[in-house]
Amino acid sequence: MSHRAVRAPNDLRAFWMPFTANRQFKQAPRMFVAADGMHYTTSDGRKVLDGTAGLWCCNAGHCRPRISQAIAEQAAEMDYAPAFQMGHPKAFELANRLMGIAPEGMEHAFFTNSGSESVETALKIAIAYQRAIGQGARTRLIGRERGYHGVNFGGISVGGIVSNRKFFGTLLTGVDHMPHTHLPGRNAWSKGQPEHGAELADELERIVTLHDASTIAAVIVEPVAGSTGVLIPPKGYLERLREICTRHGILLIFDEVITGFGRTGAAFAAEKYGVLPDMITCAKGLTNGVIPMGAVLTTGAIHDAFMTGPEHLIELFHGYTYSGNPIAAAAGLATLEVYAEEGLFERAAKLAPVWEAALHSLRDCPHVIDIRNEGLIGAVELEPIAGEPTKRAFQAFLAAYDAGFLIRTTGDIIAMSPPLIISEAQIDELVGGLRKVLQKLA
Ligand code: PXG
Repeated sequence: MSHRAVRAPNDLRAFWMPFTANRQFKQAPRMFVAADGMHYTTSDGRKVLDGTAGLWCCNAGHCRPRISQAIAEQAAEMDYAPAFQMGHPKAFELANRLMGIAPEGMEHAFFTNSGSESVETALKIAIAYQRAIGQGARTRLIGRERGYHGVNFGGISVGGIVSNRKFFGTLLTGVDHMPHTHLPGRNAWSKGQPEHGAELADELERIVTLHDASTIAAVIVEPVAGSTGVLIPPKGYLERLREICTRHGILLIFDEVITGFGRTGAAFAAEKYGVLPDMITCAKGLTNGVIPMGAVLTTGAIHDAFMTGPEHLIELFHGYTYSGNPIAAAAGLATLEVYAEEGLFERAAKLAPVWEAALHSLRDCPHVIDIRNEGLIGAVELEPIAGEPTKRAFQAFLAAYDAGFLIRTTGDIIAMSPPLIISEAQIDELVGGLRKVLQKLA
């Protein structure tokens, strides 16, 4: 069946849409029916320039034949193999290839099906690792205000976005939060990493003093906070977090679900910033967003701590029916090949200054109170309409969609993260389009 056959579903009630204003959407649906390269096609036949790589995931652009073919071939050859106590070659090959681009020191990959599952997996491994090395009292998990670590209970517990937490009860116990790093008074209009705020990492020392290091298993942060509206780490901040964690025997987890796979101009933000965590969570760009898949990368030390005891026993009681799924693994392999052959991470690094200059040219637009960027990530923060937070940015989103380009908004912040194949002309088109939208906003 071609996509044309479902161009206009006649009843939108049954599908309860995720993170969506369902009633507003269903009154005026926005439907994509096809995609190619940098563009989506809408159900009414319009082309929309993708300024967000889907949801920060289609880093190589859309419908890349190499990836689609790998999926089709794998589906025909072997659709599924049991994930527990059985293997298939492509999952091993993908883990090996991942180690080829992961920061030096990462040695193993545990596969999941999403960023949220990668986070749960990393948090569980952290606590179990501490127990395995005789530090069983280390069960606390430290996150950060404004952090986004997916939507499962561990992730929202360490996360710091109030609407993602407040409806869902008491969450995990034994969790604490560091302050976020957004200092608009001192850092507004920073290009790349802001100058001020490295000392915010010292708040971890305060938390250690409160709970004692012997009770803390791990700290989890996004190197660049994405979902909350793009907060770039202040210079020296991540280095200081690393130093404090190491000194206290606390594992450092980088949640690279957004920053992984070239988004910052390096394979991972850990490489970009020269800070090695103990675990990296990733997903999204791992398969170019085409098939759900995530992974937790760990150091050899973490993995090896589990490899004790009788060899016929399971070492880690964790995993998913679809961990390392053959079709996802095939998609992942093809995706990594496309990234490597087209030099897309290097391309992102090369385009970053062009992106930065274009984005910051919006500084004089109405309502704009800050602009932030790193790699091919950008955010334009708007002054909220008094008494109606989020409305102005959402209006910008709708106007942009009507004008033929896709952006994301969170609160009153516009976030953009185009596929890494974007051309300089398309950067101008996107930013020029946004300029027109901002100029017309109420
Ligand atoms: N960690 C981070 C840092 C993320 O950004 C997740 C975990 C969860 O991934 P899954 O695959 O379970 O959704 C994410 C997801 C947005 C946006 O527009 C961001 C995400 C997802 C959807 C939209 O900011 N991040």
